[in-house]
Amino acid sequence: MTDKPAYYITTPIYYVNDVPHIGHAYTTLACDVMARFKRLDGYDVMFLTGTDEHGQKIERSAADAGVPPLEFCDKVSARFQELADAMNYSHNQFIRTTEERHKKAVQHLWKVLEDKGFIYQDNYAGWYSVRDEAFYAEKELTEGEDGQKLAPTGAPVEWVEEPSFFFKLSAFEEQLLALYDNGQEFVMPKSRLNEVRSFVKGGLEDLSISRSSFTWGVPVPEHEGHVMYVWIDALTNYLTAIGYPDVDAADYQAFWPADLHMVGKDILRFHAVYWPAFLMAADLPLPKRVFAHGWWTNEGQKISKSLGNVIDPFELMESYGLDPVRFFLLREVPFGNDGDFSRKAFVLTCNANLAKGLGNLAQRTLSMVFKNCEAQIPVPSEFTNEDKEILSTTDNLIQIVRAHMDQQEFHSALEAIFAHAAAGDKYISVQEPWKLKKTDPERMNTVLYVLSDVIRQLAILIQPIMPESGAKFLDMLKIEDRSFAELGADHRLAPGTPIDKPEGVFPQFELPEEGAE
Ligand code: ME8
Repeated sequence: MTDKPAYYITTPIYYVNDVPHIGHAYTTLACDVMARFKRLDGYDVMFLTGTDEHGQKIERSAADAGVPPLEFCDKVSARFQELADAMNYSHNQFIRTTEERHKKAVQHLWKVLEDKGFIYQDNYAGWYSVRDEAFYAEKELTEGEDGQKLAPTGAPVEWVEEPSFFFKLSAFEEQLLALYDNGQEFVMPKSRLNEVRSFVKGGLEDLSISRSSFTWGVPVPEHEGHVMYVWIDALTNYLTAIGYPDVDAADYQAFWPADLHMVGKDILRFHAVYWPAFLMAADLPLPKRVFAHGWWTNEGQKISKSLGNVIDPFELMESYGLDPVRFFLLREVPFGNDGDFSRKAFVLTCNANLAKGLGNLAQRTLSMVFKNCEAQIPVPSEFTNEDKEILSTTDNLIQIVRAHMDQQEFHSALEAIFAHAAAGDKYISVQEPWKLKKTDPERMNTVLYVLSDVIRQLAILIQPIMPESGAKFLDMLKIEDRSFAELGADHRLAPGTPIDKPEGVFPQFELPEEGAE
């Protein structure tokens, strides 16, 4: 047990029908940055990710690959775990819905819903999209060129008729609307909340929650021939991971309700309508927030396997290194908005902020400390007003960054940090410490001391987004205590501390040739 406040954050669990691409990497990255931030800020964090392995889509993909479903899942799930390692995610658990503990949790939840009278048996006759694993009403569909009926997502739908169990979703309209309007920002960003509200206001039909025309799923307890609809199965992973159905489990006690379910805008309806309704029906506390982020396109085009323009995160990391990739994805686009990936933008943003920004500031400062101050943090004399000003804005930066992070405004948090590196650059240009060596070495020492402490604090602050780079700066400065408790005036660098010979942390990238992808 710990007396730290708890923070529970989850990613969607990804379908194993396809190998991971930049979109999957993006969502988990956002959660990783949030999780690392909270840990450094004194929280006990549970960060969950994993893979969604049941349902018709996976069954068909496995059949197409000519392998049994579980073998297929093992292989693709392993690829998602490799991505997690390569991206340096700090998740506490990687869950798979084919695990026994998960089957137990979903079956238990089903029984609770059934015992409370929220499940009844009927027949489903309607449209289903295997690609989206979603049911659609006739009124939502459009027709493609070849007469193929299409879901609003563009996915083909097929007619399904089968015996099915239904969940009384229609009973939760009022409670859901009250949840959206309780002022607690259950759905973020705000524009998405309006979208969900109008969907619910349009009227909710009961939801088919079992399938009986295939077998790859969690069996419905006591009703042979039915497997659970993959979404009731998948959503429950957030409970399984912390010990449900054992509500006395230490993790369940500490971490439920979740603080943040991070999702892409494509799956908001499942998380902001179906999931809270299931939980209300089961009398379980509701998660505090669902954040639906935007969609990446590639050089203006939708990312899709058929267009052959899937951005491979492994290849990107190979070309540019891990931390620039982590930085770019969250710096470039206001979180919540759609964004377009382009290599040109990647190179320009990384060069301006990293190589020429913070990297250059640190390299110039620490090289001077190394050469002119016998490789030791110099002893400062009295601070001028300019010194005091930059030190105090540095000391207070965490408050600005924290306020942005609490609203998942990653781009603004990064903008604040890197604008401060630019302020450091301005300070160095005005103070010109390189000219002071002969004329006023005491003043040079003070200026370099101030700058070194600015770099120390910036390095602490960038750790959630660029853990390796933050660590490199802090290693050079021989700083061991790296949490946010070390920020501020009470923990300034100790004069006389030896530093390592500074090494460049951020490389400068070449612009891609015109016309190159
Ligand atoms: O929906 N841009 O899994 P999934 C941004 N198994 N994000 C993207 C993206 C893009 N182009 N492409 C994918 C499922 N994503 C279910 C979830 S949760 C209980 C079950 C991200 O493999 C984004 O987070 O289709 C999106 O919501 C998710 O991947 C969909 O992953």
